[in-house]
Amino acid sequence: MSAVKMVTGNDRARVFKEDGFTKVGQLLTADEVETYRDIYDRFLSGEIESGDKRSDLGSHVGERDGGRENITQIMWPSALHPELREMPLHERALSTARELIGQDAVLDFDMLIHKDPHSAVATPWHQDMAYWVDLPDTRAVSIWIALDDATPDNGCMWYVRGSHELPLRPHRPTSDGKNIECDCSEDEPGATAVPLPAGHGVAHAGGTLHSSRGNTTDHTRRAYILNYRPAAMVDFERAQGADHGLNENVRKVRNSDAATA
Ligand SMILES: O=C(O)CCC(=O)C(=O)O
Repeated sequence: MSAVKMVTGNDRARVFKEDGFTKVGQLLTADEVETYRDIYDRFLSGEIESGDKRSDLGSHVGERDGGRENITQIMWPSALHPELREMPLHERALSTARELIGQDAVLDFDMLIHKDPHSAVATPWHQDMAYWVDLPDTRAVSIWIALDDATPDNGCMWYVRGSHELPLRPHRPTSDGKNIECDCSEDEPGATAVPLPAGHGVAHAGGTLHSSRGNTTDHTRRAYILNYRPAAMVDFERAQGADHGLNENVRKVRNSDAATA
């Protein structure tokens, strides 16, 4: 496993460009984390309804006792609960995204990915670009914010350093066809775990290989993820009907022979 680099504010854009991921420091205070956790738990309990925007990123492993997802994924929390857009994270993550990929960055979509205690299902290795339509300008950044301390044992993020510069790997649907995965592992050269304290974030590029282990601890692992790309590319995607499940909730896979079946 590679070591995580210590990154200061000035270095972030350089490290992001070179490695395809970088820690971005603290984005939420402890009090703000509490506020986000409250809202997050209202999503998980169903008090805030998410309908077809909620799915199981680990559904290929089968149903869990009690019916809860293996890995809960809720797309578009800020559309389902618009007050999130006025809260501090959206503005801070936007300014971080602009620092990393350019001043034309805007929010493309956001999501929640949650791992219950002892849910123990790894997020399949993938590159986000494999979910997206082809774009002439591939600048993109996902900012993954830990709402609980994230460790290897509860599912902190893992990235493969430099993988964003390599060709997109072939992806295939997971065994139940609901998500996608590619060949990769923690043994890949450059594979790096990124533990984070609650309130801190890590950013990755659209082509960066990533995964997280299952949560084998007694504690919940909540993450809020905001994705940015140039405004012109968001328009380009939307013109093709691609909106990451906002209106059209169909997962597409590109660069996968199996996906066209
Ligand atoms: O939180 C996770 O386990 C996976 C996150 C992810 O795939 C992403 O942010 O693109």
